[in-house]
Amino acid sequence: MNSPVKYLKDYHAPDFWVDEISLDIDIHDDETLVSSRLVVRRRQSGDTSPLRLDGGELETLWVRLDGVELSASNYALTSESLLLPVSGDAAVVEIGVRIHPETNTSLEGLYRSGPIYCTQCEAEGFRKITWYPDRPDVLSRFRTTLRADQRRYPVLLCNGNRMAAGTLENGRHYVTYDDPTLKPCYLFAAVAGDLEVLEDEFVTLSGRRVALQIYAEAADRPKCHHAMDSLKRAMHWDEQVYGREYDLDVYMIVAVSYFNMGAMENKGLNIFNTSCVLASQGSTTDAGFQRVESVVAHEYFHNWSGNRVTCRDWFQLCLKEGFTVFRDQQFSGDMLSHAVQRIDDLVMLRTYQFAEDASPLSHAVRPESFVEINNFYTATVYEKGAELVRMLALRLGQEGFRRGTDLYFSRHDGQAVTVEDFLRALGDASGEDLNDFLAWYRRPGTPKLKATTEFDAIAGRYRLHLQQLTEPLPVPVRISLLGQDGKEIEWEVMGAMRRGDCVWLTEKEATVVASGHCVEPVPVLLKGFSAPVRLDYPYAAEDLAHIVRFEQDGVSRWLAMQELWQRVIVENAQKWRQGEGMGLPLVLPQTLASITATVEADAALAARLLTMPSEVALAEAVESYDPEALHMACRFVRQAVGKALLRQWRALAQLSVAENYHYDASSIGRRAIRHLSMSYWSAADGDGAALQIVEQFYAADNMTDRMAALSLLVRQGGIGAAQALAELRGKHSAEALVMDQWFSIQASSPHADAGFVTHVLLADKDFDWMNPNRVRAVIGAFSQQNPAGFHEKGGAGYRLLCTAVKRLDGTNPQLAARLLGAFSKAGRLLPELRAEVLKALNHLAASRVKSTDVQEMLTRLISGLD
Ligand code: HT7
Ligand code: ZN
Repeated sequence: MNSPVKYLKDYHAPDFWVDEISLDIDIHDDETLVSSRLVVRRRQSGDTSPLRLDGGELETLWVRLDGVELSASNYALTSESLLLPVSGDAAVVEIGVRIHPETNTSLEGLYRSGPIYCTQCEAEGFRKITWYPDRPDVLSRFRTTLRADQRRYPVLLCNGNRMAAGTLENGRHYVTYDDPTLKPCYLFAAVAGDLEVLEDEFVTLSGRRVALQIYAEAADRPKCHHAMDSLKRAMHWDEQVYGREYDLDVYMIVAVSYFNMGAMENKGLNIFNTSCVLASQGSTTDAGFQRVESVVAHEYFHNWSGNRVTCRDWFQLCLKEGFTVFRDQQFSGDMLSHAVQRIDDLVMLRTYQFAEDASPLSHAVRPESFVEINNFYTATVYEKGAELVRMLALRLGQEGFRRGTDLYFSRHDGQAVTVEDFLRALGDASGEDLNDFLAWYRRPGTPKLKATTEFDAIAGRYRLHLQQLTEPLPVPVRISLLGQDGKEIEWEVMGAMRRGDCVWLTEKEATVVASGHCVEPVPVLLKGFSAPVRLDYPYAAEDLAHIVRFEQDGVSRWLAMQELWQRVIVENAQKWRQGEGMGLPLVLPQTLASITATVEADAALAARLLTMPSEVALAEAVESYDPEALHMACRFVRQAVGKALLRQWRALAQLSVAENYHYDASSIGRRAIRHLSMSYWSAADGDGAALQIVEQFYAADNMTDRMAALSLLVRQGGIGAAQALAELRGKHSAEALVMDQWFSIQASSPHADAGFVTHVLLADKDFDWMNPNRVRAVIGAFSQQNPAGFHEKGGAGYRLLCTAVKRLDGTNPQLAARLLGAFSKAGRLLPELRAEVLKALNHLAASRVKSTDVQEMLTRLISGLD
């Protein structure tokens, strides 16, 4: 059965509003009974259309309309819809259904995560709990009673305020919650389990006390402190930076092990993947701590950008996600380092979003159509969506942007709105028309810019032409021109508006001019990566080195460094393909040496500048993608850089870090430098570095040092790796999140081929197909972070991925479909590899996959490759 395509242009407001819903969720081991009572009201008085409710996998037990039980002939029921013949303008509908959370492996609706019952309703999971208009523009007041066995499920949680609680017969109990805020059903949440709670309090700017509660299984409670601190920081930050206060008396977070994404912003009751809540020195790396902080903040920020002001329909998903990602990026920058945060965000954008945009999976930030909305929680909606808000903030300036967001929140509080409403509110607050930005939201693909220069040394005249190679959009190009002495040179622009250092291109072309200089300046273009575009400018390697040396903006230095690395590696990959000897141009080690001298000033930034781009990121820099050639070139360059600066790496591998583990910008940066230096040292002189790596692994008092050493040992292979892996497993076998790292470090090692993954990792007693974190740790890491193994000649890696997708299609379609994203670069692969991908995908398609999620992804991927 082909699922229908849904179009934005077909949007119609709902025929009925639901003013109130009362739910009774009665949990038993082998079934859950859900009774609902909906108070509905026609949107247009006198209209006669029936009430349409959505459902999925529900066993309908009874239907009552205004107190009268209906027989099946009185309504139209399919597996996905229930049409009720409401005659007047208002009605009360009561429905009873039976559901089976105990066998629900899709992790949508109500399901079991180990011993905990929990819900996941975004995007369309509520329909798996009961019949309801499952669309974000229907806002209702929810009152919910949860019933369950008291001993095994002593904690019963739901959104809102606890109104009543008590015991029932047979050792059962109940709790009733009332949520005073009107909300769409995708924000509904319920939890039942044996949980412990970490409690704290936040006093808002206006003096209200908010109880903060983080629930987790008993053994995990001590690992919730970092999440709690992060939450308080996020609440404070949103008050200071956006003027947003929290509105309810309680804010709850629940950590569960089986979860399809990072976390979910349900009103007042966030449900989190354990990987985004739990953190401890002994089991979590610095990157893990950072992820907890940013995801806790992200979900908290949704309380305004998403919950109080929500989306009219799912085509507007970027409205809440792009804006909220932008907010969490700003927050994380304020917490640690703006430059480093921006660099990390750009790695994501340029590695994954640019790849998606150049693939058959490309779609607009606000797509015009979809089959399965779950397939659109993408890097484009999230990361490119955030870039669009970043450009809007740049256009309006700090104060104008704040005026705009204030107006957006106040004008649309309690409403379900569109991207147009967002742009209108932002613009109205400053008297600006931002309508031209809609094109950014509507157009798929990464825009291309070309820059060319002319320099007349005698006249001292310099001209920089900027050209949009794709259909013109409003593109902010932040610029500086660096003189020979590294000082900034004055410039003017013709054919575009200038604000500060930013040229706002709106037409096809513009020209920047500078005069009075006898040496050609070096242009720093797209400073801070001011627009999500691909820029073509033929920098000489020496110009890039000049930027790294003199530019003030750390992000622009990193962009220049990336280009330099890329150039050296890609040239060597070509040489390797042609059987020529590889080499290292002097400019690279010289530039790196100058950076090593800046470590004391900013270790975290220096670490980013000194880090080679990943093989996955490099794939974006080539037209024709040969993973083996890139892998060989990376190996060569890593070793050559290791040798060229061996003295510095040895010294930096001993860089002092505060005795006791501490999570702060300086310590994180210094650890990063140590580990990076160890990796270059080890690439150049494996035996020389071995002792320090082994010592660090066994003596480390924190997981950052331990994992860094382990990944180097695993990269070297042999008995040292096997012993270290056994040691880690012995110590942490009961900690699922550490075991996830144990699996993923092996799956992403270049030693891991499809045979190893299948026969060792997937066959391991601790591998669990039902746990998305574990599946991602093996299948995700292998297919997305191990290009050498995944693109093995003959297509074994592709077949492995497709077999995994087939297996998951029946149990967890959302996860299955997301894994197929690993094929986004397939169109640019060497012809023989591309043919293997197509074969594997066609084979999967022929196996009659069941889910619309996987079907849609297959259709898009195959049609793009055929
Ligand atoms: N708004 C959430 C998106 C989401 C999700 C979360 C968990 C499991 C399934 C999900 N489907 C969609 C996450 C966020 O962006 O905050
Ligand atoms: Zn979000």
